[in-house]
Amino acid sequence: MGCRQQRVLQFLTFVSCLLAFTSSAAGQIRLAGSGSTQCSGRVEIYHSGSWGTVCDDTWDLNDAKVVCRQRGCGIAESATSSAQFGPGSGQIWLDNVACSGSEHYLTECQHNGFGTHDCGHGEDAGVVCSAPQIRFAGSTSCSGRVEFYYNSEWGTVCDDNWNLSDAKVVCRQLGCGAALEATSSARFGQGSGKIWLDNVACSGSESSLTECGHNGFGKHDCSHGEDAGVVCSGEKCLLYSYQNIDKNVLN
Ligand SMILES: *[C@@H]1O[C@H](CO)[C@@H](O)[C@H](O)[C@H]1NC(C)=O
Ligand SMILES: [Ca+2]
Repeated sequence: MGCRQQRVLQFLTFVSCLLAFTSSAAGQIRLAGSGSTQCSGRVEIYHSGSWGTVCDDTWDLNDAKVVCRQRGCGIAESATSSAQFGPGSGQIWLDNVACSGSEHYLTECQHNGFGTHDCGHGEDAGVVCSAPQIRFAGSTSCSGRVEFYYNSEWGTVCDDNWNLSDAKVVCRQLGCGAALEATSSARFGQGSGKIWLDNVACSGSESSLTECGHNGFGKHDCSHGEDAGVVCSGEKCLLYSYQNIDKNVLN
């Protein structure tokens, strides 16, 4: 690919990253900090145009449960305190978070009100969740056959009713930017084992695939010839932030 084409592609990727980011960010959470992984880290929540942290006052396993669920990261193993993943910066958005553990979003839990706190970043809260619940197989890190982890087993997703709204959720959950395509008929090869999800019906605003409607785990009328896949704009989206936008567009 020529240099010029590459730049155009980079720019388009950037624009779709930005769109994915701004159209869906409110109330979104991410896991950040030193030693963080896709499913563990300092909890950061997006509110009023910026990412901020959560204070560890009253932070416990019920709160971590909700974060792990919202991120599609399985079971909460621990709720960390005292900036275990390093201190964040900027706003401390939430304090005295009190989830019952059954909420789907952290914003549904009780708290002091956004920005009302008596904390410092040395008290930043974090989570350790068991594992990511989805992955791409059969291709690159930001496209491929969608595989879903349930009941200690990786399985596939059927392409019945699979569309761009579902793909959007997958790309978001894996930090892969915008959804470019929802693929069907095992485009990325056939998986094996369980077919966990069928008739997935996301609206597109969910933060993880488990929040979307479906037949029920393992209930389907499909074969692996119908395995669903996704093409996302790219893994680089994870690295984009307001701070390095200029650098990335201009060079
Ligand atoms: C995908 O299908 C769902 C219903 O399962 C529908 O609500 C949604 O609008 C569809 N999205 C697109 C992009 O066609
Ligand atoms: Ca407090």
